[in-house]
Amino acid sequence: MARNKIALIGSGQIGGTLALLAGLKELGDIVLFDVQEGVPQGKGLDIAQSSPVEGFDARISGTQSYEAIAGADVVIVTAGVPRKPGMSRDDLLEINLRVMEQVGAGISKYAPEAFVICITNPLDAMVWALQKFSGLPASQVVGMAGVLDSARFRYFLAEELGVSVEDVTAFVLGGHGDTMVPLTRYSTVAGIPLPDLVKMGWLDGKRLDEIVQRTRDGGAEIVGLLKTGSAFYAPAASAIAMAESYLRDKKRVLPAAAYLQGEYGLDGIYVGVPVVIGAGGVEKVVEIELDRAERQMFQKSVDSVEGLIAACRKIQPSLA
Ligand code: A3D
Repeated sequence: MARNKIALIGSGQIGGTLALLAGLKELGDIVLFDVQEGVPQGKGLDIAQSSPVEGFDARISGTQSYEAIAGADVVIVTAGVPRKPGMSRDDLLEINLRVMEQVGAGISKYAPEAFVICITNPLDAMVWALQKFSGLPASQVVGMAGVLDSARFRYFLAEELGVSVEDVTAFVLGGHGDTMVPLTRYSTVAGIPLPDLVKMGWLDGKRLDEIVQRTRDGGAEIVGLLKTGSAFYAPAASAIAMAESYLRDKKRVLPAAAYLQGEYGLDGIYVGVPVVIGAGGVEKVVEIELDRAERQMFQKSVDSVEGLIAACRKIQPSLA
């Protein structure tokens, strides 16, 4: 059986980490693309030289030409600029929208069958624009944010309770931004919902509120520490989990920015919801019931995503 092919558009901090993880997990051959000459070639060669040590077989190459992504099974997009301290994700909108236009054209021409995972911020608006620019079916284009946001929530909870991260599940809904909605009653430790843990006295209610807030600010906390860029290890690991679910048809239920067509009473926007990812791409949007408070928080998040989409349309009126 021929190896799968994974194209990484953007070979910066996340792109390089994606290539290493895809190699270590033997997901397939890897093409790194970037506008910066030498960077994808250098990173590709460096990672290829780790393969004899780590014992994985993959062809890893770097390129400035979209032709090289031809026939990719998965395309992961990180092209653009990341945040610097003091910048919000939304400050990146105009410059990254132009980048999505180029990337969308490249994917449309050379890899129209691929499953496309967008990571570029502001995420929900960029994945929406990328789907439009590429013209690929919406079930083939998805945004990575929820896996990362819920991983942060899971990590903070496991640390607080002194339990394995493996036994903590968490759900985060809504846009990737300060309005994201960590859903405590759908988040569990070994199946026990967080509100029950509070009732049992295992988890302090005030600490839970603090953890929810720290999750919302998770990206900014790392930007503040790094000073020169934003998080990249956990974002890369999260996108690889999504790619793996697609390539191996695992049908994992993961939170992701998906195109809604009536679900949650919304139409024509991308926002973070639970989805099933398998060989068919986004095979199902899971519609969970929200109580009043959750629905209000979700709506606030949706409003902010709709604002970003409106800003994209203003910059690029062809994005109907
Ligand atoms: P960085 O290390 O700067 O890499 C971006 C790469 O894109 C650079 O190597 C650029 O040369 C390249 N690039 C710029 N323009 C183009 C173009 N037109 N075509 C191809 N490549 C281009 O950033 P990073 O890897 O740290 O982050 C990448 C993106 O992910 C940023 O927009 C971040 O804000 C975003 N991000 C999203 C999350 C989410 O959870 C959604 C988390 C962390 C970062």
